[in-house]
Amino acid sequence: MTDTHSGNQTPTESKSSDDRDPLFARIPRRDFMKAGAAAGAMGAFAGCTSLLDDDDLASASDVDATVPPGEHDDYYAFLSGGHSGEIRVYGVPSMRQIMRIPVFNKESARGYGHDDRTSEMLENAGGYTWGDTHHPRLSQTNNDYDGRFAYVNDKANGRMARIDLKYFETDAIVDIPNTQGVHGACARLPDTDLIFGVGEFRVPMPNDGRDLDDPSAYTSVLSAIDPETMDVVWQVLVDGNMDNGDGGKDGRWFFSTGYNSEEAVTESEMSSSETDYVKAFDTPAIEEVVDAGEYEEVNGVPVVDGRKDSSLNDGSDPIVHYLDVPKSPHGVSVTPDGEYAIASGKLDPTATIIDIERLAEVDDSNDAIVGQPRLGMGPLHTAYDGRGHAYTTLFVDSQVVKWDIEAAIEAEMGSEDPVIEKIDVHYNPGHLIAAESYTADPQGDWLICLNKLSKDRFLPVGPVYPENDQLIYIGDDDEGMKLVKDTPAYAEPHDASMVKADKLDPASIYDPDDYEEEFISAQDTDIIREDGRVHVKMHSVRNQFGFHDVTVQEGDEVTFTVTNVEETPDMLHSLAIPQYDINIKLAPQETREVTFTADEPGVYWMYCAFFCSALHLEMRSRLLVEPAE
Ligand code: CUK
Ligand code: CUA
Repeated sequence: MTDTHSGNQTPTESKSSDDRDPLFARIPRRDFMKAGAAAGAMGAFAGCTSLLDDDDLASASDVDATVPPGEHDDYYAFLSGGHSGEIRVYGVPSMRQIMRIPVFNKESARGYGHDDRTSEMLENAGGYTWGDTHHPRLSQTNNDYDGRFAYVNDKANGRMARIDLKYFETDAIVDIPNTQGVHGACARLPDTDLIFGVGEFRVPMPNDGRDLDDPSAYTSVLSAIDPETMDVVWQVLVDGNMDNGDGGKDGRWFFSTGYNSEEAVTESEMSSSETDYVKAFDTPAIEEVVDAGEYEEVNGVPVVDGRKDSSLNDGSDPIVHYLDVPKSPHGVSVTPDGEYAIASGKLDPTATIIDIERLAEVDDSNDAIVGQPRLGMGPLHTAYDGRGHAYTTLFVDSQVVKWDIEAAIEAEMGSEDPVIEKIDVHYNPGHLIAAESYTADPQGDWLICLNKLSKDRFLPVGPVYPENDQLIYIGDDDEGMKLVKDTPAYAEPHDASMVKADKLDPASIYDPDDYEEEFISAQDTDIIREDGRVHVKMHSVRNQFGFHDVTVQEGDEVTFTVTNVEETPDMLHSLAIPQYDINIKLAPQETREVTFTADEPGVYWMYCAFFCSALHLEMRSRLLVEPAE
């Protein structure tokens, strides 16, 4: 039985989106605000050109990172949000937080995890309520950012997510089998044809109750993920823990660090050995093994044996090279020219430089280690400026050390001579990221140091302190590094990618061709009833929904398909039905669906939660749930 427009369902009239609110009519709100701000700012900032365009910058003793009101930043930075589960988007150099992108967390302001599509995606990805984002990496073509996607791992639940940079929203998540905790994450370059997820915790394989208390039988895997389908295409079983990872620039090597070659289960045992492995995965060789069928399929994924004593590692061309690196090395990153992988010692004051070309030639993989500068206490991560310098965080010393890569190769192992300069940071840095440091062409001007502790840097806010992301100018080799700005950060950024603003081209409104839901115009507004199911199709526009009221029966399964038909950028609506725990955000031209069971009779106001116009508070309708007879 189908019944349309019956009872007290009152369709609202349709108006074009530009004639209802005089304040916002005809001019996109962003442009409207900008016009006002720019007029005011003109006088105050007259003559002030962007510092980055100024050739005299190198001699400026004071670096100004000011971005005047109404002006845009030069870079986007994508910072992970740790176990908040999200990604934060900053403008650099202002360090203004521009947007947050929910990934593994539900987030009501973006309706993420509240509409059918995103809640199904989260459910299909394991149904966890939280995740731990660490390493956001942007897709590249020919070793340069192509503006298409960002990928980020869930260290907690062993997942990988993709963010569509057209809409700045998470569009896919894969729950990676055969692994617990995926830490390092990056793409195979130059063209992002694989995404790597580095398995951290060692567990039995398969983890089905066997070998419970036999840690020697635990393993971890490197996972290779197809960036388009987000399917896990192969895994490699290895000895020891893995930690971080980075790929070479030429499609061949992937490097991972690790901290438990001892294969222990307690902290003191895990750190007892003087060296741990950096593993170098020869990924085309692994693909040949997969193509030849030399794998075991576990939970639907081809798993290749890359353990030390695997026959695939016999001889001079192993699929996984095990290099001995002091001591529980943490970060590893490949230099922009693709020549070296640099691993930071964490429990050892050195970094280890691996010559990637040599690695393919030597019989003993350790002979590819060509330098080991002594940097300071607790080296964790390294970034690059494209001028031959490396910048490494020193967690224990609370410093960033700038050093010369070629000088470190020429110097004795363990020499401090390659160190150029150290700068204090506040406090205890983890990652640092320099502008476009993960590409072949770093910009060499800004560096963000992601400090774990802020201690005395900000107003006290109780026992949970913010972290401190510090902006450092690195564009002047004569004057040295300059600390420019403190930025408090909610727990807890780990890594970041920084990309020039003009390399991204986000949409300002949705294109209905990009989603599956049915676009509901004012003419399509309709209610379809069939066997205890009610499908409400309605548009939304300033300042009303398609119906003033919608009546359903107690026990009905109700689906709302709602389109925001506005074409004016920045004019968001939402459909909130709080008692049913619903809030779906609706950006211009976006359609979302939400399904729920109307199990409580009563009157429920449905309203728009975005302040969309002067009549925003009036933008509401009633859901009437009639008691069952
Ligand atoms: S890890 Cu957190 S500071 Cu996930 Cu890259 Cu080193
Ligand atoms: Cu629409 Cu408020």
